[in-house]
Amino acid sequence: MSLEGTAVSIKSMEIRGAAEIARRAADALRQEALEYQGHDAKELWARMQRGKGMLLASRPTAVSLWNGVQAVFKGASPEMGSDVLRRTLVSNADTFIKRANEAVDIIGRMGSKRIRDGDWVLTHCNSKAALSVIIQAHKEGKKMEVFATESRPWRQGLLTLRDLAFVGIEPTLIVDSAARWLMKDVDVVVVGADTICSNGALINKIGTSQIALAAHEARVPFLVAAETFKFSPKTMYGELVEIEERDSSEVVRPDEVPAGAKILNPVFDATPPEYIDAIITEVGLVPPSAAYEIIVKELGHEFIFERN
Ligand code: RI2
Repeated sequence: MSLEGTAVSIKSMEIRGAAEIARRAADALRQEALEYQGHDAKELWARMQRGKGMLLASRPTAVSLWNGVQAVFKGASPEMGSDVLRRTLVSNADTFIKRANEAVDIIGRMGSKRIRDGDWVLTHCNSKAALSVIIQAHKEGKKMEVFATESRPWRQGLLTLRDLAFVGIEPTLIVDSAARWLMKDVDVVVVGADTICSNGALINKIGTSQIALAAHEARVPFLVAAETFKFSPKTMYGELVEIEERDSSEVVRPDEVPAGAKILNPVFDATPPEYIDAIITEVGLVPPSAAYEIIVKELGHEFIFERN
């Protein structure tokens, strides 16, 4: 797929999931570098910057995309000559994609320790990191009742059902508004992340904060499965996370909307750190209060200051 095609598919959500959009963006930049036939480092650089801009403009909320794109450019500059520049970009992209894939497995192995035999587990949307935790617990022979929210309007819950059924778990779907009703019987909630802010707040699929609130009220542990590249260096400098709003036609057909009525379709929300028991990352299980440290240690100062 071309870089333009990747950007369009991320925007249309044909490619979706916070980690997947980052991996595919890194791969698109890798291809772009490999396809450049010339020997002009400045020309290659300009082409890569154009591609970077296009990918970053595709979806605004998940910092994984920004971190993935930044990772490809780490230590790269047009001054290094076209061959070294190309090699640096390709190797950075390869490293990012490999680490991103490994992280999901590590998170699964660590997070599964928080699930006990017989637990009722609730998840929201379709997070590969969160599902890695549940699937690993299943592989360890733990019997669970797993509930997936429908996750309107995109209904990613159906993808979750498919992913879980594929490995032999028999999941149950609930509508989003049934989450609090079910919570009295839930033992643990596991969700993914699009962005974790430097203060530990979680930005994830719309509805996550209501589930966290219900879990908090019912004293049910609320776990977040998140690779370190879901942590946002940008928030360290006070930037607020832009919450994507998508077209109203994703919620209702335009002919269903009476004249004078409006439809609002925010696709993410913010869960305050006090509702989060732990964040499961590939470098360990951390409290939300460790977010600042994760950003500095794992993403690094060089990374943080590469802002353009
Ligand atoms: P992984 C998704 O966003 C969901 O919000 C999900 O929780 C998050 O990405 C993380 O997914 P969307 O692309 O990276 O469906 O864990 O809007 O797969």
